[in-house]
Amino acid sequence: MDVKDKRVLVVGLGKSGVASALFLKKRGARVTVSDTKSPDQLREGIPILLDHGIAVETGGHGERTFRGQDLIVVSPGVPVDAPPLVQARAAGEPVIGEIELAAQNLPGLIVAITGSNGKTTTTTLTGEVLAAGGFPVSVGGNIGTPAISLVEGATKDTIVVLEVSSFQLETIQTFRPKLAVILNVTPDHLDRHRTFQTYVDAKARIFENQQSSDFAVLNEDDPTSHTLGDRTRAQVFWFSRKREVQRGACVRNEKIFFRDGQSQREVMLVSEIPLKGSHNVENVLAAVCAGVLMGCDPAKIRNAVRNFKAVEHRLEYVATVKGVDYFNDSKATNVDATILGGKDKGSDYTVLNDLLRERVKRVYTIGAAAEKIESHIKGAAEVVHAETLENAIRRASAVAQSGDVVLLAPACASFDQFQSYNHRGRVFKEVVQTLAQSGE
Ligand code: UMA
Repeated sequence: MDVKDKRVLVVGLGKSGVASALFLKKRGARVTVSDTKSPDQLREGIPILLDHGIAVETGGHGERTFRGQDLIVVSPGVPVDAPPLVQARAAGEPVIGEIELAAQNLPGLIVAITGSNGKTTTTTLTGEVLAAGGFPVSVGGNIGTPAISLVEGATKDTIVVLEVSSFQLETIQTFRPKLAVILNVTPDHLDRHRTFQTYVDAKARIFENQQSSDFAVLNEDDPTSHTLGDRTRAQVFWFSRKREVQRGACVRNEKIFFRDGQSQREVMLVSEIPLKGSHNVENVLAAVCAGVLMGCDPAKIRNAVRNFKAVEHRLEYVATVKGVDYFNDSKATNVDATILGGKDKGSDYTVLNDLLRERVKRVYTIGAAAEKIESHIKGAAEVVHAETLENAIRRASAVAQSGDVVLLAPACASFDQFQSYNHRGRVFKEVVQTLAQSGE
């Protein structure tokens, strides 16, 4: 849609909203931004918008603001059923998400990755694999750089690798990735999507506009991802850590292969993967599929994987203090990824119990969800109610023995005690570094 002289409303003044508003303004639209927060809470974004002649509404979404718009662009954090959006749709106003706006304006191909866990690592790794394969690449989306801000620097040759969330997929229309990956789907964001099925349906929309010349990549080992092959018109490829697949990437005799029917190519040894954990083998298998299908040479894929460094806050090694290893997995904001506390997202923590019984000596709970978690995991592990992250680390370090691992993997959103999971991860690392320095 040519937005020149059109009235466009951007809802939400976070990263996506600011980037969308500036983009639309540059294309000649008459832009208004509306946010429920007060000007005080939004300090950073407002001046830059006003400087560009963008109208800003704060402290709520006025009914009149939504009336008579030619287009409404919503940020991912805004629920699709928010009353002003429902009314706007009823009045025939088009409502799209920021990712859709980006898709309509990106000149080249999109590789899109979604999943409940591992999507940030896989997106970053896929970006590096494609770059090693010689393609001009830019990486963004839910990972932190809004997709719309990648439009400016992209040409028709640029492959844009996007991490996409279920929130973003709820408001697509024409978004069509050349290659789309669903890594896994386990319950998350049920506070917003209400049922697991609605969440799965939102994720599966990544395939909605694909055609037979496109590729869909699914996880053979994941009970839900595995069932989504019939949701796409694209050519389906699989990856599996446990079984051989006919089309896609799998492991045999500790080696990773890519197979396409009869032909088979060896890519690398599993032992060459520099990241810990079997879930990271899955992430690598997905990136191998993306790399081969987009046309990268297996030797270059292998190099990119071997040189890959863990992404900050995703099972990131921080330090070893008195023989105890500290890992920061602050990005683990849902239950499947594990251990524990913060702002609850309507999750069922009882699914952790088997794992806790097998692998965990003690759980330290923090934040607003502590009591709920304690009642769900009762009996599965010893629980210490620690309230704050710093207290949890100090109490864990006081009793941990050489060879133990202290892992921050909170299974909750961070917003009760921190600004973001980044902030929470940094605090974790700072406290651990202080321990390391003081030799406590
Ligand atoms: N707001 C309203 N009205 C509403 C709801 C929210 O005005 O009804 C306003 C809020 O007051 C706030 C603004 O919307 O000022 C925030 O918008 P947003 O929540 O969409 O946040 P952004 O800063 O635009 O960040 C979003 C993603 N956030 C969410 O999906 C919640 C970021 O993912 C993403 O990195 C960024 O776009 C760039 O694409 C974060 C995330 O937590 C990391 N994602 C979830 C996850 O990974 O599990 C999905």
